[in-house]
Amino acid sequence: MSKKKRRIGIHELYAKDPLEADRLLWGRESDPHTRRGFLKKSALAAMSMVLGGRMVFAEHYPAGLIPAVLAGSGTPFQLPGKHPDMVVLNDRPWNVETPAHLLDDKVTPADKMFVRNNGLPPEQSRIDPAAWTLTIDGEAVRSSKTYSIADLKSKFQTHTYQLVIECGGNGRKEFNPPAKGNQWSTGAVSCAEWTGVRLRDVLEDVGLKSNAVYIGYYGKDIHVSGNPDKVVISRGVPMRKALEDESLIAWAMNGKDIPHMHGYPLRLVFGGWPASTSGKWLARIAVRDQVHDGPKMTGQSYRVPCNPVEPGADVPDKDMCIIESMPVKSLITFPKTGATIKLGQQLPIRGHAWAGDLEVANMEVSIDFGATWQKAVLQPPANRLAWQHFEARVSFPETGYYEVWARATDSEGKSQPMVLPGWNPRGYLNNACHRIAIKVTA
Ligand SMILES: Nc1nc2c(c(=O)[nH]1)N[C@H]1C(S)=C(S)[C@@H](COP(=O)(O)O)O[C@H]1N2
Ligand SMILES: [Mo]
Repeated sequence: MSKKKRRIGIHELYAKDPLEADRLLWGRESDPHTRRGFLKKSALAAMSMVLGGRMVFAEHYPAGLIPAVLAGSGTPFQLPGKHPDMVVLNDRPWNVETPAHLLDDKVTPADKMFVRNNGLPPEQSRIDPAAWTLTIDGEAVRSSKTYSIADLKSKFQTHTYQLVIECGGNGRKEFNPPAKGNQWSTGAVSCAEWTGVRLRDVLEDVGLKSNAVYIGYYGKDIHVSGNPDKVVISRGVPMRKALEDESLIAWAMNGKDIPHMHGYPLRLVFGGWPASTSGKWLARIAVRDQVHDGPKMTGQSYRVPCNPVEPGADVPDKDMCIIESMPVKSLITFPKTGATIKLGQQLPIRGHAWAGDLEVANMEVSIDFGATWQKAVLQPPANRLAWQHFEARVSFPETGYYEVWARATDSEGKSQPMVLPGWNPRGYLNNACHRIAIKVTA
């Protein structure tokens, strides 16, 4: 067996080839007759993690049997610290999404925040926030500077903002032909309250040269190959975004230390842009004299065709453009899809809407598949780049099956499409209307 195969997550391993997964984890191939095997030491920790505890009596577990919890019954996977109903798409690296109804909070709590890791987080026990440093260097700084977290806290003013971070691939699942990558449904989005210092204040303290074009981050996570020299992901933003008021180097989320999975002890947060720009476990920022060219910044990563293409098209790299501000979008977070109400009752609907760098100007809901729309009550954002809450009450004319659709329009007059927007090779930017099923009974 190649070493490579062992490096994929248990989730993926079981999905691809359950028997092989079993063999790798349990080492059964040596003695199929006595059906005696044991969980390989190397796999024990990973297995306990996904099962949510150590498998007691593992020595009696039959060969070739997929643990029930992984075989589609019960709650298949759980990531410690997360709500049990979070949906795990992958466990190596961890990719976990939030069902729409779990995003009902105005400010997303840590246990309901999606996780998107490209690599393996630095080991929590090895992170010492007192020893953690952030270095700012690159072609476009006068001279590089290094700050401790205490330096950042004492030298610069602290700011707190609610910021929407949404993965560029949120909604990828719907694209056809399908796009490779995590098959996100609607749940790779959050709006938490972030506290830190302005990236701008720090960059000014370092001293920028006039040739500054882009910043690129480097984090302390580890490549899935285990190779310490391989950079997992290094993306960034142009100076105009880097220098905005809300662009933060953050050390706190919702008033507490940033959770380990979300970048403890330090991360960048750029609200409204693909969340891949918000570098976690932040250790270094390079100020570049060109568009940053770190891993996942070039080629087809986080890029869409500069001009629309037909579904399935092979688009050359030179015709792909970097995603910047995310498109207008909304999510119905109450009720949960599939809810039943009695005829004659009004159904309260609520959710959130966001629009990248812009504001949401209008919010509507429909119960007749978009034939007519009813205005929802839309709140202003808590601050720029926070999501906005909406509410509506809908009545149904007779018993039967309905869908409630929600549609947001941004401050430039652009609305969410009712069906899939432009196909693109990597399945980014799906901002189609969210819909929930409702049954009205007598
Ligand atoms: N260092 C580092 N930063 C990272 C990533 C990563 O894998 N490593 N993933 C990025 C991507 S693609 C996304 S969508 C967001 C996810 O942030 P979250 O896990 O805190 O929700 O982090 C971004 N920052
Ligand atoms: Mo992402």
